[in-house]
Amino acid sequence: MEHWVTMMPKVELHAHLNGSIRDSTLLELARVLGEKGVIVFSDVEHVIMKSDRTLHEVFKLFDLIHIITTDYTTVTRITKEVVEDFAAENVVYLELRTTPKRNDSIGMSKRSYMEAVVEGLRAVSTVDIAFTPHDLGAGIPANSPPVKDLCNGTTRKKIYVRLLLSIDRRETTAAAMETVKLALEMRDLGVVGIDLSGNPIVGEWITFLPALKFAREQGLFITLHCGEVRNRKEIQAMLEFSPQRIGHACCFEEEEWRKLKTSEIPVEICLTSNIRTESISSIDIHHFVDLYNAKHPLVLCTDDAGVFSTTLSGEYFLAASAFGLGKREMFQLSRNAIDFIFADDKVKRELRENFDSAAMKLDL
Ligand code: 6MZ
Repeated sequence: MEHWVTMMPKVELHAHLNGSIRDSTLLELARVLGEKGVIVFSDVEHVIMKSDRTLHEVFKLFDLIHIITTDYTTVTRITKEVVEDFAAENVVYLELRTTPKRNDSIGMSKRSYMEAVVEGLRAVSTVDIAFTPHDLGAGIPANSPPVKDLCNGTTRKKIYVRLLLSIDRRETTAAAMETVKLALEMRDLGVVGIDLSGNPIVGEWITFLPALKFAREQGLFITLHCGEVRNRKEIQAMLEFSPQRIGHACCFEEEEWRKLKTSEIPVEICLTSNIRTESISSIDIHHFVDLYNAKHPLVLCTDDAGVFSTTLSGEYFLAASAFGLGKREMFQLSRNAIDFIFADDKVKRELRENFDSAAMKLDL
């Protein structure tokens, strides 16, 4: 991969926590659970190691990942590592989404799960992090020049993180509502919105609608997984709902494309994920091209960097090579994403300043 893609500042808006775990961490955790007799390590090792998986197989893998990760120390650890990994490749703003989970066997509630996530944000140590609405990151004004690390003389990176709480399509209306209420209670800890995700062939739009409407009334931002599989009725209802962003948009038909373009709802595009899960049969027919040419608001994202063995830099590199886009166009695409983030204008202003000073350094 070319150096400039990694060096370029980037904005990640569609990353699922449990899909973004390092391979090495997942294998280590599975080995420990194997030793405790909770799982049979040799059975899961080959499932964890990557190869192409259909969308259906991906959700089976998530069930396994959740068995491996759903305890407090693990949730804290993976959150810390995921943020540090994104920051290491110059992601300067990250919206991390996760499904609050109950685990009765250890007394875990959706709230205490989320507290473990926030603990992970607090534990981030390789970079400066700003994750609450009042927080400018390790006491350092966000627009101050990067600080030299006193130990090794290198420049410390800085990342803004915001959280989205996901409603899983397997959940009931009441469970979805519980997640929205939790999001409202956790606003001061950097929760800014709600995502609807999970296996797209499970659940019905009408089940989640009351919770999503409530979330919107209360001023939370909303992003929906939309059109991962063919389902015209649902896609139309989702566009009608007018969320602030949608993810994927793979299986749209003419009429839905028209509606989407008129609506100007930004689309979170996850190229590797779409190809790996066979939602799109080949990269050269990916809807990125049509939307990009139509100047529709777009943002490149990883979806599940761990599960699909990718990085955000990798996604930018893939788009640049597959669609013949140059360094400047990719930088502009990355910078445009600031318009679609779920943070306030002050953060947007600071990010734009960061991008502009990076452009000078990268000679863009
Ligand atoms: C839909 C997805 C997804 O929430 O446990 N998730 N939902 N489509 C996708 N595309 C492949 N990738 C991930 O992270 C894992 C959960 O995110 C959702 C699924 O519900 C999965 O269980 P968290 O942190």
